[in-house]
Amino acid sequence: METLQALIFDVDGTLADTERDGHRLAFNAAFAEAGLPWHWDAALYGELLAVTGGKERLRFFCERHDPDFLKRPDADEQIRALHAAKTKHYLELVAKGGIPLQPGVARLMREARAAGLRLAIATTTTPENVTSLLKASLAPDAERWFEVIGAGDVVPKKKPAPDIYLWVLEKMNLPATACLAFEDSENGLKASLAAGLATVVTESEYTADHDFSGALAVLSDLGEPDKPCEVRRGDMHGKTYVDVDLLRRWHAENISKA
Ligand code: XBP
Ligand code: MG
Repeated sequence: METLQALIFDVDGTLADTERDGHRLAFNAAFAEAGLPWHWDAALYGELLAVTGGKERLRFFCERHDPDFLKRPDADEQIRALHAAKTKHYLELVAKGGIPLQPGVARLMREARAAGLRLAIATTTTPENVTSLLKASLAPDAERWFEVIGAGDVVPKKKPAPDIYLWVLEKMNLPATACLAFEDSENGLKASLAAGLATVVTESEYTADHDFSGALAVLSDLGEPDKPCEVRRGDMHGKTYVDVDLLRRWHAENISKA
């Protein structure tokens, strides 16, 4: 039987709640700096999250709220420049240690490494955003914990397309059946499932009402020994938080079902 060999993590919402008080604030800072009258409040940002990828999200916003902006001959360049400015602001925010990891993330990653599991990242966000979050919020050397970091424009089609997961699997030279994915959103789950990956979902601030059909388990977070996770769906086998042993059980159960 195929054994569990690797864990593949999404970043935004899964490792940390980066959207409302991270990416959103960075977008707004870039708009102000560029002298644009745009401001994304928390509710509007929730709607814009329907589209993954910052440049794609900017375009989606313009289509709905400022279509004239897209008629400028240099609209593509403007969007690229705004996004670059946004990334700069986001990196500053993250470097200040401004975004803590979700409960259980650091513990599970340490445990997985000790157990010999391979780790990878599959995300739509910009690569520097990932490495700076890992460094500031996980450990100074955490980038090296991950064998492959699939991020941003490395594939042309972002989640919900499976491409970023397929790219990571190819780089790791592993079949999807040897891995588990970790996601927080419907678009992310669609992507991982379409790549053939059994997926554990932990909710994030914008995703509690998403459709998580097909997930192995749906939890508030991964939990800690002194902070049980809330279980929306799935069998914790008597445990109050997610550990490597539970992941192995879920993986084996899923393989035998297939
Ligand atoms: C994350 C995203 C990203 C971030 C912003 O989705 O959609 O676009 O919101 O990052 P997921 P960039 O968690 O499903 O990967 O501005 O760097 O794109
Ligand atoms: Mg996510």
